[in-house]
This record gives sequence, C-alpha cells and structure tokens, in this order.
Amino acid sequence: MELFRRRKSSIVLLALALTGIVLLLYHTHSKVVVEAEAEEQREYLAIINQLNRNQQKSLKMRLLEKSIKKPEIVVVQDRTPQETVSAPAPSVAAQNSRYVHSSMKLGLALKTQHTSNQTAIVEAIKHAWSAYTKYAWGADEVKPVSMTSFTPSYGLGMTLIDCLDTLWLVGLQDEFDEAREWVANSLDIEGNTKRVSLFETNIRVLGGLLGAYHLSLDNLFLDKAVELARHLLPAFDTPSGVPSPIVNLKYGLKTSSGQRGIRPLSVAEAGTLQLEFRDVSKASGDSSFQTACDKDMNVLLEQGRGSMMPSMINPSSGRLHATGFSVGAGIDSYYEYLLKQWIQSGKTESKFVTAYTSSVKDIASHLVGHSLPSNLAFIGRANTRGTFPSGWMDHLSCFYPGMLALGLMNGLHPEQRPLASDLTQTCYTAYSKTPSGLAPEIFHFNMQEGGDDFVMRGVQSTDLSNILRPETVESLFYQYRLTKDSRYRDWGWKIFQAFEKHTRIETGGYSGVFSVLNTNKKQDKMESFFISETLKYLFLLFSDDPDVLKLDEWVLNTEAHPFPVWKL
Ligand code: DMJ
Repeated sequence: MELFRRRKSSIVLLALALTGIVLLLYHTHSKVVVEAEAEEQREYLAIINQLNRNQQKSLKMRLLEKSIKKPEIVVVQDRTPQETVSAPAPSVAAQNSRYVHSSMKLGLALKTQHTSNQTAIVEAIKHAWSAYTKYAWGADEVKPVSMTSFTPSYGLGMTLIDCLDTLWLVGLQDEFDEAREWVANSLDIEGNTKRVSLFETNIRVLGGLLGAYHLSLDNLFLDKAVELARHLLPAFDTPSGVPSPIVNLKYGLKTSSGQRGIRPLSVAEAGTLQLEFRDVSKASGDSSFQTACDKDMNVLLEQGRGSMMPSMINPSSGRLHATGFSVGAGIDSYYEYLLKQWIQSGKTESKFVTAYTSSVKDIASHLVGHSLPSNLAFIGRANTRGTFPSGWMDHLSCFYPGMLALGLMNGLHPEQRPLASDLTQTCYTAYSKTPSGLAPEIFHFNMQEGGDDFVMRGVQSTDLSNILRPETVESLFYQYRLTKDSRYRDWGWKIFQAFEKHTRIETGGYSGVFSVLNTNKKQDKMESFFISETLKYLFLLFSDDPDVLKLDEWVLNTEAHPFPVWKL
C-alpha cells in the first residue's frame, strides 16, 4: 500500500515536472515567435510610415488580410529558406511569403510631397486616365479623339493593367483601387481565345500585373500574373525553345487547321521575356517559367556569340537570319535585358554581363556616326557586313544612352560615359529642333557639307509621326540619376510641355500626331505606354526622394514596371 502511495506521488511529481518542462518550452517558443512577430510588425510599420494616407490604409488592410489568412507568416529562424515559406496558402502568392517579405524590405518609400513639376505630371496622368475610364474602360486602348476604344484587341484590359503601378506610385489610390476591382472581377484569362503578341502581352500585361503586385503586395496581381504566364507558356513549345511570336491564350500554338503556327520573330521579341518570366517564377515558386525563358536565352547567347546581333531568329531551327545591325526596332530591348537580367540576379549571373559588355563595345566601334554641321553622335544601322552606319536612327534607339547610364551606375564600361551623354543630347535635340518641340519617329541625319543636322524635308511622311514614345525621357531619367545634372530635368520639362501643347485632347487623354511639323492631325490613339512609361519616367525624373525606386533595389522592365532585385 505504502509502496503504491509512494509510486503514485512520484508519478504525480513526474507529471508535474513534465508539465513544467512543456510549459517552459512552450513559453520559450512563444517568446521566439512573439519576438519574430514583433520584428515583422516593426518592419511593416517602418514601411507603412513611408506611404501616403490612402496607401497606408490599403496596405494595412492587405496586411491584416494576410495575417488572418496566414498566421504562419512568422519567419522562424535557423531553418533553410524553403522551410521558412508559409504552409497552407489560398493562393500562389502566399506560397512564397519570404519573397513578399524581402520585396517589402526593399522599401516602398513613396512620399506624398510632390514637387510642383510632379504635381503637373500627376495632373497629366489623371487627364490621360480619365479618357480611358470614360471611353474605353476594360478595353486595351483608348481612341481619345473619337472617344471610343481601339480595336482589334487582346481582351486583356492592356492600358488598365499597364498603368496600375504608375497609379500606385504617384498616389492615385482611388483610381488604383477601381482598376484593381476590374482585375479581380472582369479580367478573364481562362476564357480568352484571342491570339496575342507574346512580346507585347509579356512586357505590358504580365509586367504590369507583376509591377502592381510588387508595389501593392496584393496577392490578386500575382495570382493573375501566374495564370497569364501559364497561358503564354505554350509559345515556347518549339523545336529550339525559342518561342513563336504569336500565341493563342487558349489553344497555344495550334492554328485552326490543326498545324502548329511557328514563325520567325525578332531578337527583341525573343530576348525581352526573361525579366518577367524569371520574376514570376521567383515570386510564385513555380520554376517552369524561368526554365522556358532561360532555354530561349541560352539559344540567343549561343547564336550571338556574345556580340552584336542581327535582328531576326527562326524558332524552328534556332538560327539567326542575316539582317543588318542596329540598336533600334527588332533588337533594342535584347541588349537592355542582358544588362537587366544581370542586375535582377543580384549581379551573380555573369554570362549576361559578359555578353552585354562585348556588345556595347562592338556597337560603339561599328554603329556610331556623326551628323554635320554640329557633330551630333547617333547610332545608325549597318548592313550584314557591319560596314558604316546609314544616317538614320529610330526614336526607339533613344533608350540606349539610358541603358549605358544604368550600366555606368553599376560600374560597367566607364569609357562609354561620353557616348551616353552625347546620345542623350542628340535625342533631346531631335525634340528641340522641330517646330512643335516633339521628336519624329525616325531621325534622318545630314552627313554632307551644308544643311541642318536633321533632315526633315523629303523623308517618308510616316517617319515624321510622334506616338508619345518614352525612350528619350527614359534616358533623361537614368542620366539624371547618374549625374544629378539639372539640364536633364530642364530638357524633360520642355518635352513634357510639348506633349501638353500638341498631344493633349481637351475632352480627356493624349493622342499621337501624324507629323511633328504640323500637329493638327491627330492619330486618335493613346498608346498604353504613355502613362506606364512616358509620364512615369517624367514623374521619376522630378522626384527628390532618393528612396523612390532605388536602382540598386529595383529593376524596371522595358515597359517601366518595377521588379525587386533578387537578394540571394
Ligand atoms: C514600349 O512598349 C517598350 O518600351 C518597348 O520596349 C518598345 N516600344 C514601346 C515604347 O516605344
């Protein structure tokens, strides 16, 4: 009996001790979790404090939703990266909370204090957006003069999605929220049977959804981005892995006759998919997008042998076509994405920077010409033998000095600095020399004794149009970030005023013009890139806040959508 009583009390004592240990362990664990939570909270607050009031409201709501849906968002230390990813998740976005966290830590530093120039640019954004909302809501693009929408269309609300991150960035929260509702309730990717350009859909729509996701941290945008990327993926189903340029969102590469519609495409089309496809893989944890675009990129790098490239490639053979060389239409953003993929990778993937640096050296030796009488530097076109450039350059090529400036910021090829500065000057002069102050689509340079630097008479009439393109103001933005030289702002302001004077439509929106010599005849089209790029770059050019889209933390795709640089 006594023995039994003693045993009983030892059991009770043991049970008490065990409970104590369990309680102690639980308490210690909770403390770790609570401390981690507190740390997270502090980070959230630091970020939230930098936002304007509407953005604060919106982000707080979303963080609240996140913490309700995903209490396991707490990052527990001393585990491998994979194990820190939240467990059960309602959406792909939630599967990679670590990436969400790191993008938040990159600092969404968006202050409300706009400079007076920025206020004017925000007013222009509102005016442009108003035409889209009144006359073309949910359509791809607006015709501001006839006050209707532009057809044919991809059925993807292209302008709306292309503009989301600009609306967020400049603080137009009500407009952003309204557009978000359209994406949530009306964007139908699953049921879309349209044939779309892989390139345009990628840079404007996929890029737009990803940019909106990274700034707002709203999982809706990542979910839609993943859905869209899945519907674009069949384009890569070719013998070489280089994609076909047109894809049906529902039926992939199959044509109505049951054939697979594989066609040649430009190197720019094949080489301007990677920032977006790599980003969507990183953000969602689904590597299939990155695998496809890396295979495509490896073919391009192999074919180009890390040097200047012609501008066409065949996805059936994976071989380049012998066309001429330039940095304009058909090739432009291929070079841009060499540099930007290296930056996106946290400067770890050296194959990109190797190809980039040797390309810019070749371009400087083979494609640069000078006009007479003012000796303006330009990048022309060379024939297949790479002989002296022709005396014309398209407006698209004006992204090039901005790209060089970004390379310079990253310590690349300091010897290219004068060329970057000279080309920026040339692109600005293409604006300042016309009666309207708007640059034409194609610049023809005089290379003979006598006459002006820019030839305007006797050229094809389409060369004189202006479709609200961004490349020159894009380069002004990068040059300003590099040098802080106020003349870039002065030039940007003059260009902005010319857009205001000659392309603004009183009833809402802005329209391209048929001729920069006489701007009365309007094209009746507002390209989605006018808000997403041209006005965004102008807004950023006048930002005095050093934390807005810091270029060592963010990389902008070719449509100016911001993606975080990977922190490895
Ligand atoms: C934009 O869609 C992108 O900048 C693209 O890289 C080139 N064309 C337009 C703007 O001109």
